[in-house]
Amino acid sequence: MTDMQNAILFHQYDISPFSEKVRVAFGIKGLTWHAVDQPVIMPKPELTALTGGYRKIPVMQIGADVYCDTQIILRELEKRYPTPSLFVGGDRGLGWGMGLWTDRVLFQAAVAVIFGTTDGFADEAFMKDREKLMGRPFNADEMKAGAPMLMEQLRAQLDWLNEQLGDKRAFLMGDKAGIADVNAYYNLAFIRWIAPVGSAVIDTFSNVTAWEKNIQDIGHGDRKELGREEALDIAKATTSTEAQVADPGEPNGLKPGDQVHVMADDYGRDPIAGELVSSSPQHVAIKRNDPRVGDVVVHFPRAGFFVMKTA
Ligand SMILES: N[C@@H](CCC(=O)N[C@@H](CS)C(=O)NCC(=O)O)C(=O)O
Repeated sequence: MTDMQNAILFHQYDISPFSEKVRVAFGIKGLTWHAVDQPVIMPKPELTALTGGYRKIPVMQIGADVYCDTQIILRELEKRYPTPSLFVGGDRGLGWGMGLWTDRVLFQAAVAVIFGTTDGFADEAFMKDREKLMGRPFNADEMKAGAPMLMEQLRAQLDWLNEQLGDKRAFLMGDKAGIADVNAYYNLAFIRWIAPVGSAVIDTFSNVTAWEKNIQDIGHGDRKELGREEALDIAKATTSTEAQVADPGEPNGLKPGDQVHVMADDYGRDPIAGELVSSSPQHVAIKRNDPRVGDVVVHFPRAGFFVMKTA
């Protein structure tokens, strides 16, 4: 167990595009990690024992620290494994901001093109699950009707990437891969996995197809496999390394010891309850207890999440 207390346990599934974002970051940093495969739809009892109800994929666990959302996962990887850095030149701030474009606007275009042009990908159980997640009906006909508009949106955004790569650079920010690449690339991988119509749109951009190949050559680092129950045993046997830190600029006066709820501002908004341990402009950590895993500290980003004092 001691050798596993600092191991990267990555709760994921292979066809998860957001997981692909982090897998490429593992590759850039040359990390060894353990894939803990989770179901594609609810229930996910082992995952929610760790997170307190957050159900999205991926989640990274290191001992009794649990990182929800790719933004905080990348931040933690950069903190623990600073070299090679994901920040390859002048993008330390804007690299993060770009994530909200790629994870929302570009991702929504990719999803719409995939579901609007590809039949037979989603079965009944998957559609019902995603309806619950999104809080709106999964309407295949509507998606088909909207596909031409979203194809146009997708093409426009791919064209930005193509222009950025116009001087034949290997990666978006130059000759090294970094946060811009991981943020953008997984959307294209998602389309390639499922949607021939979307793939054909990507194929019209020759700089982009060369860049996809460069990213694929990086690989995913050193992947090992671990069972879900074993991951829970590791959480139970370890203690969080997160220190209590006050956040003097906290806009709503929240402080360590406060009971709070954290929730995503987009979809999968299940509120997660816990006691605030530390916070900053980019991070909030809350402590919670579950009989299966004991005390764990769950970490979220601030951009894209709300933190509210529990009434
Ligand atoms: N903002 C989240 C988005 C994560 C996300 O939407 N993940 C998808 C899978 S790639 C998901 O959780 N879908 C529902 C599910 O798998 O239950 C992040 O950056 O991690």
